[in-house]
Amino acid sequence: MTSSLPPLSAKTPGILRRAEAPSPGIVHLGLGNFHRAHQAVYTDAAVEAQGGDWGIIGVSSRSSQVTDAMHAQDMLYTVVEISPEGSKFSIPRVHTDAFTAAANPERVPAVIADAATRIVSLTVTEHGYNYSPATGSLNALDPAIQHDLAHAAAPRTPIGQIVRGLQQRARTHGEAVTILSCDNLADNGHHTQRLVREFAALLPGTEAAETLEWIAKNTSFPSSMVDRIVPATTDHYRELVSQHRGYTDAIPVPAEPFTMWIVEDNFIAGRPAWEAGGAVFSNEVAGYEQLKVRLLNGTHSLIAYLGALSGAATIPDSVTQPSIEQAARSVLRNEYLPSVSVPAGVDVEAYEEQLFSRWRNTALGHRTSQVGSDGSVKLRQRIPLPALRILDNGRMPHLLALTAAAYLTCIAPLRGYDPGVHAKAMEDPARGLLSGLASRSGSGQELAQKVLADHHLLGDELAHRTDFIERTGELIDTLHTRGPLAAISEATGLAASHAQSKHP
Ligand code: CS2
Repeated sequence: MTSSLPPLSAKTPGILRRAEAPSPGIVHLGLGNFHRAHQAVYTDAAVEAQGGDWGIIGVSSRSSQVTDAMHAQDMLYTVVEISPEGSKFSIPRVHTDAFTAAANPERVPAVIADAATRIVSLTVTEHGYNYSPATGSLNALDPAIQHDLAHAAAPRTPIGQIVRGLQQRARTHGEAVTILSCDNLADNGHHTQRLVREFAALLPGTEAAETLEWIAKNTSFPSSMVDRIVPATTDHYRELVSQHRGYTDAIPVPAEPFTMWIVEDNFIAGRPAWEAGGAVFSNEVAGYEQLKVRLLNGTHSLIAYLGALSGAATIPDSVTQPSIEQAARSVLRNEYLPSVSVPAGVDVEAYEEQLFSRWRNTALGHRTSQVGSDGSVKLRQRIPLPALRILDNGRMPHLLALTAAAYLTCIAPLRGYDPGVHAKAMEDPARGLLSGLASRSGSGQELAQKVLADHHLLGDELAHRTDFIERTGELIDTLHTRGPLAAISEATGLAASHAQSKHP
């Protein structure tokens, strides 16, 4: 009888450590589940330990589901930490306001420009940066970027919103501000800085040089590696909160117990004491990012696509299949790891075992369709550099080719092939383009050629590696004609025989 329970509010007895949220100091773009179970939790711990005006104004791009619920619940929501041993509940008390950019486009640059704002942070996903997967540069021809270049007051893209907000700061009080990317992009601080500068350089007349000069002097772009598996919310978690907490919460956030945040300590206008929540400030962020984006995210993609093609709804259902575990271990150890500068003190074997145990967390129900979504932008971050390194050493990264092949088989299957419900549930900005290419391809070879060589989906450099493209095409054909198990055995068998011939 949970419907008779009261909704979560600041008046719910005994739930809050602090009665008030701190005054705002952070504007966060991307008010999704990840931010609410990661940065918000660290900020809550920081404010609890050391105080500070580090309240967060959350901006979601379009959907008002979270912002409406946050307003109805006094800016509160429950983080549900899920493990096979049971659930733990907590309520961060850090958000001071929440709104959608789509309904309030002028408010986004205005809050970024507010003198109280000292950090602008982002979790807008790889897709939100409007960069070209082929070149890594700002997609200047994207209509949304063109719109933002033409409309100073009401930009729509995160990069446009940041630059327009910075211009307003420069024109008004001129106070410095930090831009903090918390997305799974290699070298995310520099990547964001590069896109911001590329946008500013396209502004008309003297605006470009003035804005670039102000940005150079008054902003910093620390890199950060973020890690916590945060599945989508379902009614199951809403029920769990009602049963255990005695209130209803429309927007609880499920999360695994593991959490990690490695941040470069480069904040031009101060920062919360996030170390109080366990964040690590380090000058080795690049190594941690490579470790995470390749070993965790890259392997995760392979598990998601092979799992979906073999009928697995969730990551644990996928990775507990012995052949998929074998493929995952092989890509992680032999194809991703060699390209990573492992930070001092990290025990890679322990890291690998921890990843497999996190992926096996059945209680989380992390869906293959969620991890498999947006592959066209995610895989660009994960596959090219490790693949090029192996190709340059005269070998073939069979499991990276299998990752690309399984992705295309899920999103853009050849005519007559049904990849199953989990693959069909994957969202991808390139789905339309890739399906069109698939419908005009008679074989995996043709499809791989069109996608990787003609459309540079995995970047300019891999577009010229015909051996890698052919290998991907062959594996697409095997996946279509003989299924994922046959493709795994072909790829892992060839990878093992290469390893043997190299080390007799
Ligand atoms: C996943 C990530 O969806 C994906 O691509 O690999 O969301 C992953 O769960 C997180 O990065 C873990 O920190």
